[in-house]
Amino acid sequence: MDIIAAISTGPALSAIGIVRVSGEGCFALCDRVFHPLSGRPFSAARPREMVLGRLLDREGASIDSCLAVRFPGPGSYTGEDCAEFHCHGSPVVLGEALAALFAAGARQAGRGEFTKRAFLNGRMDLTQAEAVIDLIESETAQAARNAVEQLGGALGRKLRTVYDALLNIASQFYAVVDYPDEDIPDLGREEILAALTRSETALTALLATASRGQVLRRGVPTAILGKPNAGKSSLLNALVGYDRAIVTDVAGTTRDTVEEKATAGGVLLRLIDTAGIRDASDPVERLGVERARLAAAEAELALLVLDGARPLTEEDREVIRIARAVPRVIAVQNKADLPRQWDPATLEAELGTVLSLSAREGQGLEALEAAIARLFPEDGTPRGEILTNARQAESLSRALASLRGARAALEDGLTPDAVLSDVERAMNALGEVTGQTLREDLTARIFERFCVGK
Ligand SMILES: Nc1nc2c(ncn2[C@@H]2O[C@H](COP(=O)(O)OP(=O)(O)OP(=O)(O)O)[C@@H](O)[C@H]2O)c(=O)[nH]1
Ligand SMILES: [Mg+2]
Repeated sequence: MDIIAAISTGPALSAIGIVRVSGEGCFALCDRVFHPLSGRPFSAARPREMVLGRLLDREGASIDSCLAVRFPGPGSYTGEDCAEFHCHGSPVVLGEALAALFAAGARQAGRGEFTKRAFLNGRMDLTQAEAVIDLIESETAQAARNAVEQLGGALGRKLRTVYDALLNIASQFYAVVDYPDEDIPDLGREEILAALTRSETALTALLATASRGQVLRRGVPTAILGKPNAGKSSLLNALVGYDRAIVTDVAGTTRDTVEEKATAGGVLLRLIDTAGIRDASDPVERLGVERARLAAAEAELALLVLDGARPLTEEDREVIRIARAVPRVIAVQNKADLPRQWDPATLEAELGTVLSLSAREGQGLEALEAAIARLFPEDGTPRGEILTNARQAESLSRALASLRGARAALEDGLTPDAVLSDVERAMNALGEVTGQTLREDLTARIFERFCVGK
């Protein structure tokens, strides 16, 4: 494979920025652009040790004084000879360093190409490669911990156990398919049934984590609901930590829905601020109220905001009714900094604990965060075994359906080749997740998700 290079750190100004190179023959290429202060060529430097030197452009002028390190293959990230230049983190310096490497014969790496090479060279399976991007993109500590365990191979190991059991069954069946006069019972029909059932159980358990995985990855769709002026936009702003939505004392300020992510109680929320729900005469506001109802219909969590400084009204009753149709509801009595006009206990039979807070003053937010954390607890699934990836979940569902088909075929006494073809379909679907039977087009799509330089 040819030599690739890319800037691996972000585009912002920083103390250090890293340029990465990979490919057979890359050390000789690096010798042309990097001169160690020791006078000893970089290609002869000790592996995995930092070397101080000068990075030179094609005319031999200094670009930077930097550290370089080489990682000889096959024990490197990509499995090939690799090197990194730890430069001063100026985008200009990094751009020039990259240009010097190109001039010496490297080419720009594509998205995820380093990790793709690691996968193709057998340094990691596909679950690990995808964990790399999940780790980089993770937005909560929980998501990061799950990804790092997958990077360690937790998910891959689990799936390979299932794959191996199926391979075992398939190989027993090939014999029968080749010699059709033999009977399936000779193979240990009960044993095969048990292995199929065990595999089904393992996949079912994994797939059951997928909805939790979506919470980890995309956030809980959370509608902030309430009548006009209750303080919904103020609550959104308090949770995201800046003035995301317009707040005024005019009832009906928010018209369109406003969406923003925030973590609360360690849970990633996809917050949707909505127009205050009431019978609006203004046509624009009326459309906004429609959207609020739609957001409620699609939400997993409702943050129901009730104005504590005004008596409850018919409008509040309507909003309570809408919020209660959402799978989970947390009710808050807002404006706790003002004298309270109603007793939250009167709503507790309907709504559970009504939290008292002041969105404007930021009081009582810890209790809200704690309530959110209680609603979405870590469910004890070992880290690394939560499916966060929709593509993986889709492949595993197909594997499970085929396994069920194989078991039904066996139980109904169908011919061995009917059972075998279902088992093979299941293996193929599993292989799409581990990378054992991966199609070209799928590989391309997976690594497209990556950033350049990883
Ligand atoms: N005293 C007090 N005022 C608040 C509090 N939260 C919001 N307000 C005020 O209530 C008014 C309405 O706040 P918003 O956050 O715009 O209310 P909203 O529910 O988004 O209103 P609409 O968008 O019109 O539906 C503003 O004047 C806020 O400053 C609070 O905790 N205490
Ligand atoms: Mg608002």
